[in-house]
Amino acid sequence: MTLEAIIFDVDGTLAETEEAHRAAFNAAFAEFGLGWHWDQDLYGRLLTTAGGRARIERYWREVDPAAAAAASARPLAVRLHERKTAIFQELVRTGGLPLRPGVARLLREAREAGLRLAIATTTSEGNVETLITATLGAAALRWFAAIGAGDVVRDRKPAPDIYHHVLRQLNLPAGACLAIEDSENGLRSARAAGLGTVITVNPYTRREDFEGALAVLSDLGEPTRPCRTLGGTAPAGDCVDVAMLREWAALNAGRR
Ligand code: XBP
Ligand code: MG
Repeated sequence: MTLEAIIFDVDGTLAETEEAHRAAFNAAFAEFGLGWHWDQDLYGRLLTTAGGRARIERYWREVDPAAAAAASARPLAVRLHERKTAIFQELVRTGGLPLRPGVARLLREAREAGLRLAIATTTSEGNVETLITATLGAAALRWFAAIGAGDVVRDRKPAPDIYHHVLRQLNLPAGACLAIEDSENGLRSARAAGLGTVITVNPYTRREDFEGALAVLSDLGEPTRPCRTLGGTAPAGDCVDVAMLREWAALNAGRR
């Protein structure tokens, strides 16, 4: 089956957003006078729960199970997460958060090659739009044939729901697509939907288990700034290009 579309995760894959997410959580906690603070070690542990509101609720259960079980906990978590989202979007608009190496180039090359682009993420559609607008301009939103985000599905990653949703939107079988992810949760989600998956690790995910990935890379690389291969099948050149995506898709078809 020929490769027809690439489905990108957002957080940690398009850009290193997690430190901005963490800062936004902490700012919201301070505004609400909660006395909570998530340092990098704690946040790394909490990241195994995808989705910001679920992450807040998990932490709350860990530090104060009785309060977390109260009827008022859910609406407070919702308001806290809404405020965190507003702060995050302000940070993205003003903070100059760059796309990861090779992302803008690969998006451009894939479009030129006639591949369709899509997004499958746990974060909200508003966050996706803000990030893409800030990094590539508002017109780039139209580059994506499908944007699957946040609460549009019942079960978050590592469940396959968001990838199933995006495949339905694209009207393509999994074998005609590849996923690009940064985390074990993302890999499990994409693989459970039948997608061949390439991983670009980041500081929060680099020690996770990426068994089953077609390749595990430092990043997508640039011709002038090669990527490093940490596992799986290395790209033929210095960076990930459309020819290599097609090779990985063929490899994936062979092992399905
Ligand atoms: C995305 C996430 C997070 C964000 C949460 O997971 O869960 O990275 O911290 O964003 P993935 P929200 O990259 O696997 O899709 O607070 O907007 O949920
Ligand atoms: Mg991610």
